[in-house]
Amino acid sequence: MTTKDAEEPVGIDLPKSLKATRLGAVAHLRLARSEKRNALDDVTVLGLETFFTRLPKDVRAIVLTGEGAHFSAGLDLSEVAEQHDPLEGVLHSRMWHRAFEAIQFGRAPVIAALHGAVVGGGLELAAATHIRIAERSTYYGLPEGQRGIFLGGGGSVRIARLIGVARVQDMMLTGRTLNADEGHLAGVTQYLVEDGKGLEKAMELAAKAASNTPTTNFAVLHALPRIFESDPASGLLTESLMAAIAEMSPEAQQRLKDFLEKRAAKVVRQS
Ligand code: 1HE
Repeated sequence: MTTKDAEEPVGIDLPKSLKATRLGAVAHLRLARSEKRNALDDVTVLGLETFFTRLPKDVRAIVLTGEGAHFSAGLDLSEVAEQHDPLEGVLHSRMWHRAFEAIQFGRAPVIAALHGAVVGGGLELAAATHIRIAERSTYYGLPEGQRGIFLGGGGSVRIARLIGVARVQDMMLTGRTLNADEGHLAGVTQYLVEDGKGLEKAMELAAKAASNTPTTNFAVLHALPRIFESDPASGLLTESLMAAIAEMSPEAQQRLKDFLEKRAAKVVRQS
């Protein structure tokens, strides 16, 4: 980031595998365990839950990145290698679900800038965010199949919805990896950028998302995915309810007035 001097702490106690700073309304959370390729141990997963449930109200968007050569190597395999109790296994997976729910259905949009390996639980983590940007070096894998385990961080639901069950089955059954282009075409990412440009793009998008009204962002994060999953009649009703709440907010009223009185930007073609 170019404006490093203006970065401030976020004020949440985090494990040393996570680092957080903020620049105005945008927080930047880094996976900071590069010596283990940002493998996600229990402490880190619990730290993610803490971060996303305790965000200050004035943080309006979050950028998520990984330090070092890779975004994340997924589950810390050293912590499950000695696990023999099925119930503990279920509870472990539920802990991941809780943490990633806090990301997907939190108070602010999350933009992930990906690079290097985005594998297993690392891909599950990325899938819980709202906008994903891949640098060219990015590649995706689900080595659970090769390790004799299964998805446990919500990937069966979120990754399958992003790229389809057939691709997930191929990746898990054969160990196939997708490169940045293939992942982009498959629907993992909304943006593809050159190496080293992910953070800049993420900050640019985060600033835009942070400038929306909180009610609109709430609707996009919480209502839209639920509407998409519901039966059409219930979905349409929920849409109407959400639309009415959004329209009536004082911020929306002001923005609509600004447009009608020629003070707001028009929609312009960007590319
Ligand atoms: C790890 C992990 C890990 C690295 N758990 N320690 N994930 C995987 O099966 C991916 C396993 N990792 C890899 O394939 C490679 O490490 C990478 C391709 C990601 C990176 O390779 P490289 O050459 O840069 O690093 P490295 O030498 O393999 O690893 C550096 C260190 O990180 C090394 O430890 P060291 O003590 O020998 O230095 C590795 O052991 C350690 N390391 N990845 C533990 N994953 C909720 S369910 C989710 C299920 C899953 O996520 S399954 C997929 C698990």
